[in-house]
Amino acid sequence: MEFPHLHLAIENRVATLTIDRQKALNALNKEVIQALHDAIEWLDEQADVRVVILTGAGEKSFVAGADIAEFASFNEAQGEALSADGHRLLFDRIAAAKKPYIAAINGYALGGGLELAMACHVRIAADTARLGLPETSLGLIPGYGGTQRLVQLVGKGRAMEMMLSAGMIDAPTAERYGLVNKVVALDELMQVAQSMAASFLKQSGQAHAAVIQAVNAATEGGPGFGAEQNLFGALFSTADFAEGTSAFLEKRKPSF
Ligand code: DAK
Repeated sequence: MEFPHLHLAIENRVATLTIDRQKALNALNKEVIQALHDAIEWLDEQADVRVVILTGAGEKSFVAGADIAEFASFNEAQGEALSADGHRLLFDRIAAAKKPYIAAINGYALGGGLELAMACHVRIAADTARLGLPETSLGLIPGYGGTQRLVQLVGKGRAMEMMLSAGMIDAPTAERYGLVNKVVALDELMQVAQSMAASFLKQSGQAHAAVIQAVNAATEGGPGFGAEQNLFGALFSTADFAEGTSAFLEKRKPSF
């Protein structure tokens, strides 16, 4: 099966899905989001697939965020609608998948990229990875569940600092925070992800689906997710959003 900008390999009941849009550090544009959605839907129905590993192509980036060039010209309504679409197609969809998704973070996981990793069920990072939610540097907030899932994973204080500073943390810090389960050398990343997958394979797939559903009943879809979406959309009509995105595209620092 083929999906645009994705490589899919299935071996021993483990699927490895690699996002490949390296010229933009694997940033998520509409086409990649749709392709990931289609792949998740398809993988959910494959009886010979029990675990999925999600990673980025190359050695530099897992996913460096949503594609800034694509959303820079959006207005408020487009921002809000696209946030809702993104949730439905990808972020909520992957969180609700019937099989465990392991994010193998092989480099930058920023903005929508970290949100994607957080929507997966487990995360392993290469020691070279850098993680952050830099949206406030663009005059935005995380719009794909990041304000909620980051707080759940690392606690309110650390999540606040990461979002308010727009800074990146290194992999050992991410492990200490509980944002990733494990840190390993970059050249061992896929092998370690495979051995985690192998430990999952020994257990019941039906029970895995039920674990995901039970955990999600407590952690997904609360009122904060809706608030995030509305607030995210409203920021698209601000001067800070125009300044933040123009500054990124012009390769300069924003002035807020
Ligand atoms: N979007 C588009 N292009 C990107 C990109 C991104 N997020 N990140 C990198 N690129 C492109 C760069 O523009 C550059 O392209 P060329 O100039 O070569 O054409 C190429 O990838 C290589 O990047 P750099 O030259 O910048 O590489 P460096 O090693 O110098 O720096 C970096 C690596 C990861 C630190 C840097 O690229 C960077 O800061 N990237 C942006 C990180 C970021 O701010 N990400 C976005 C966070 S905001 C939405 C819903 C949610 C969101 C948005 C909309 N809607 C529903 C509408 C979420 C937003 C975010 O994710």
